[in-house]
Amino acid sequence: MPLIGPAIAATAPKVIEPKPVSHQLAPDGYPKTAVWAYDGASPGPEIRLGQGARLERRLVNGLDQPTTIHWHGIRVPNGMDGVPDLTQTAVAPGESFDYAFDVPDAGTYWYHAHWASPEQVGRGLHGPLIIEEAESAPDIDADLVLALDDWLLNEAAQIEPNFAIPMQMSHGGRIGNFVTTNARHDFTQDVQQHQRLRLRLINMANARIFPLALQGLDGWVVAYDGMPLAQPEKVTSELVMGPAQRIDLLVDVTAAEGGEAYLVRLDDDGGMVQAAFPVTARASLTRRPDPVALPPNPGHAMGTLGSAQTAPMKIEGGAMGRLSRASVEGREMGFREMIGQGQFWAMAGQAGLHDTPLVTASMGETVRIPIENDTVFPHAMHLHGMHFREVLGDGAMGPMRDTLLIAARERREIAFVADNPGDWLFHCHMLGHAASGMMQWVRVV
Ligand SMILES: [Cu+2]
Repeated sequence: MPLIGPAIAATAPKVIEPKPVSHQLAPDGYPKTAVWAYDGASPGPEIRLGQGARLERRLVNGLDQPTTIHWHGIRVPNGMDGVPDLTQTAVAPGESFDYAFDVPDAGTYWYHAHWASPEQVGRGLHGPLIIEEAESAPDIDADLVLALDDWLLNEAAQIEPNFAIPMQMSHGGRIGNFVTTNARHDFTQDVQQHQRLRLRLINMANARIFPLALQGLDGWVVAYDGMPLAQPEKVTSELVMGPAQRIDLLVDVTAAEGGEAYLVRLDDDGGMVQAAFPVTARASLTRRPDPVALPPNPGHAMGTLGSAQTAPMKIEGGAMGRLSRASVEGREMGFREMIGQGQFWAMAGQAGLHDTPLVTASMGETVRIPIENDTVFPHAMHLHGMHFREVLGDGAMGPMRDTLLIAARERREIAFVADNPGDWLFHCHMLGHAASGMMQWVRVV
């Protein structure tokens, strides 16, 4: 048996390997689906760490094309952010790259491929990343990660292989015809009446927006995109999750023993079961008192808006849009020529990544980005490296987030403190939109 020196054994990080596998995704009776998965599973293995711990993974590329991993919502050093051409060179087939960084914030995050994202994420390269509170974790009976996703499958239960269909990219993006929770179409978890569950919802879909409701469950939102709310928010109406967004819920099971509780997806054709919770017993005679807030994450002070640098950004393009021309790879072109290049969208007059950032901010400076969505489609705008708050109409600030869902024709504004040095992507998380133009970046020096 070969000897491995203790120094090597102590420093060799755990491997995470994306590679093709077969998975029984469709119901029994259908063939297995060929997916791409981290360590043989999609969603990939749950990475769960304590707040402040160090995450170390050696990405070994088992695909036949380059790849990277982005740690969505984690305040990483820039070189660990996993964005090809901006923060690292993509990892070639058979090659490896070591990711290593501390995780400063507790909350619900996820990791996913960031090279050819529509295809790599769409084929299954994503997984949950859970950072547990260092202190004052909520009093719960179960902690459930629910990865919401959809898949575009053909009649043989195989993934539609064209990830660059203009009709999808120029509209709402690639919407699947097979919706899953944790890669199951019939996700079920036994619960007991009066139990309190923490549901960590993650929208891992390429483009689908999930409108959700609770049935037989009484719930509170305690965090958006990993970041705790100052006070739990009682769920009284539908919850809407854009691609890449997360919601942490505390829910009390109110349905009686022998009944069922549900996470319901409010589709156009009515309510569909997104996750079923059969109530198998009664845990206690009474419910717990209302929950308290999660402990805040450190170092997220909001700056002064009055002296902030403002970088307005207009989103244009798409089908039925008004975009006439934009800059593509540094060259001005008309919309018709853009379409020929597979580019349908522009942000601040540019399609795709450019040499110059949307804004250059000094460390500690507050930045405001008023966003005008001059298109007839919603977009889920994601800022890497830092969380932002929404500037609301009355001067109030919204919750801290890393991804903002902006409806068609809507104007919204975000503000953040530029406190993480480096070049950070700012893009639409409808992945086909990003691939067809919706990418900008922010420089912090
Ligand atoms: Cu978009």
